[in-house]
Amino acid sequence: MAAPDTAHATNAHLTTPTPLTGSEIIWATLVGEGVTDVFGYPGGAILPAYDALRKFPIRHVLVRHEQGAAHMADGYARASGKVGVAIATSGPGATNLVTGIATAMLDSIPLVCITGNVPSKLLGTDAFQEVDITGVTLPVTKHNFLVNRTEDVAPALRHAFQIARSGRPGPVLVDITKDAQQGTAIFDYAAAAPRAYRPHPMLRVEDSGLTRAAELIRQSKKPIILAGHGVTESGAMEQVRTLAERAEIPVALTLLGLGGFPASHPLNLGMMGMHGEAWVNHAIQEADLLIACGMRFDDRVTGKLSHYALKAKKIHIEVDPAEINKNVKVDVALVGDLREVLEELLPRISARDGQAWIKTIEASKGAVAVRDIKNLPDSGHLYAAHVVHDLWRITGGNAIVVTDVGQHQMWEAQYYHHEHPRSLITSGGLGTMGFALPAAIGAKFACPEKEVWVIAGDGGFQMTAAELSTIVQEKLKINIAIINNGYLGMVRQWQEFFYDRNYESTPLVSPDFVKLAEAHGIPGRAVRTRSELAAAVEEARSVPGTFLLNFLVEKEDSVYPMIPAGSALHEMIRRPGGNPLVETAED
Ligand SMILES: Cc1cc2nc3c(=O)[nH]c(=O)nc-3n(C[C@H](O)[C@H](O)[C@H](O)COP(=O)(O)OP(=O)(O)OC[C@H]3O[C@@H](n4cnc5c(N)ncnc54)[C@H](O)[C@@H]3O)c2cc1C
Ligand SMILES: Cc1ncc(C[n+]2csc(CCOP(=O)(O)OP(=O)(O)O)c2C)c(N)n1
Ligand SMILES: [Mg+2]
Repeated sequence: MAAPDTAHATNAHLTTPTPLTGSEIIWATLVGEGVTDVFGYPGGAILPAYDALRKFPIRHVLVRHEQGAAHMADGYARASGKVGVAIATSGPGATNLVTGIATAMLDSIPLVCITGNVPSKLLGTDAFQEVDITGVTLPVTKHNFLVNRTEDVAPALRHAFQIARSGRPGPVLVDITKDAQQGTAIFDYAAAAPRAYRPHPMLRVEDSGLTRAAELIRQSKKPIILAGHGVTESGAMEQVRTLAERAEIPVALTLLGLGGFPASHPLNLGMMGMHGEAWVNHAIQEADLLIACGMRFDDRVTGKLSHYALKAKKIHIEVDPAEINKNVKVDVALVGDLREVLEELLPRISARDGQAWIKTIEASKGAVAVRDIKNLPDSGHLYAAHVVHDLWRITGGNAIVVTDVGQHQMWEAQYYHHEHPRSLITSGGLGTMGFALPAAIGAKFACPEKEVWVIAGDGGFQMTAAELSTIVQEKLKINIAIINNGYLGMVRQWQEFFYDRNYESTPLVSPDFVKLAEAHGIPGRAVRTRSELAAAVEEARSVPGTFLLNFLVEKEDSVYPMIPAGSALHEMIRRPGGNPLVETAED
């Protein structure tokens, strides 16, 4: 049957049931879900869908590798709070998405990934480019669908969006066979709506829990709020701030929580965990109450569990019941959306004097809180901390910074002070090298008016550098800072500390990144000393298009403090004396 003429009639599609091909239904449903941008790469099994794309008001960004599509959709979702969409063909296209899907899964990012598959009659026959992608992605998706009938396309996609967004967000994959794309069915957008989202039966905040939590807060002498990624995901920034200010409770942040509570706020202690501030980890060990808000007590955060915050009672406010008592046993669990729970809790919280505890923490900062990085003598060496610190200063802390994974990621967390939610985009749970460049492209599509910086290592940048072409094709303005230390630095650091300096397979030969950029038509500059830094950053910001800065930094610097894996939170390796860099510094 010939495809009906559906050109540019998408709004009518959404209100009037119309016969459409499965391919058209894909895009019409996406339009209905509010999607304007998708990231993908075509191939045979998804070609019917690509053929129908021109009829719909959706911008398709052609990536250079499907991993890039998933990370772009992820960066788009993290920057905007909306669902990100990635598209790929069957077989290798679909498997190339997997790292990006797992990255989103570990950090609770809402994605819908759409893959084509072989015609339904060929499923299970090892047909050309057939892969059981729903099987492959089962453990790394919140849910997935195999759709082999045209009439199921719209209901599956609508359900996928609901699952991706609701409760604890996450990635959903919808695999659609080629014949389901090619067939025709009545598209009835309203009738395809999933049943209303029903929260998990455990998602009920008991009055007694709220009363008990308020009582613990009232009685505590040394409380700390642990603010995680859930603060941003639930939009609870105001509520957390009100709780902190009203009861004078200091706030420690996870890596993914950074920006959820302003860095400049007097109650902000900084980041906790493996590379967190020493005084934060000490304070957690001394606290008598932890109020965990949308964070999941990751092992990077707790260190050795049997030694974690033993003096503290714990309140856990968390949307996913599976997280309660998973790593850390808690005294009160308030299971629900953080913002809603805090709105119920706040009327029970009255003003409290927290000054004694705050002063104790202040005093414990001692010498490690020296704040004079800008006054350090210029030894001729460029430290990554200098780069990040100056970037923060020059951008006024207002950029969206998208990092890769490694030492530079930790220095970014320590030296770029995030005031706003969604201003740090980083792969925390999976720690996926290669994330930064594509995720920054997604973030730029989500927030075209924002200044976007990539901070990547020389290793991770090479994993997805092909996406430089995507930047050029899409005419994007992104600033790229490569922290080039000639090593897989974070692994080298572990070798230095725990493997007797056996630098096996961590020294890294890289291309001349400036020439690599130039080959793509992107200008760039190498920076070797701190004196060149500010002018180079300003140059990058002032040119209309993308600009790459290759920062040739000190090769064997390490991130301090560091809690060795499996050690207790207070057992930190500190920067050896005599080294000019301080652990935390600002102007
Ligand atoms: C090299 C490296 C080093 C690292 N070092 C550190 C470190 O020193 N310190 C550190 O903190 N991290 C570190 N990390 C990151 C770490 O691995 C975790 O990703 C991070 O700690 C998780 O933070 P989170 O629990 O806030 O976020 P997530 O893992 O995203 O968890 C968020 C939690 O909030 C819940 N939630 C979501 N939405 C809501 C809602 N609406 N209402 C209520 N709850 C909600 C979710 O169910 C989930 O349990 C490091 C990562 C790497 C790669
Ligand atoms: C895909 C992937 N492979 C391996 C690792 C393990 N790993 C973590 S950090 C790191 C080194 C990163 O080197 P680079 O990108 O140069 O950043 P640096 O640590 O030097 O700042 C490696 C190999 C990882 N996180 N992701
Ligand atoms: Mg490196």
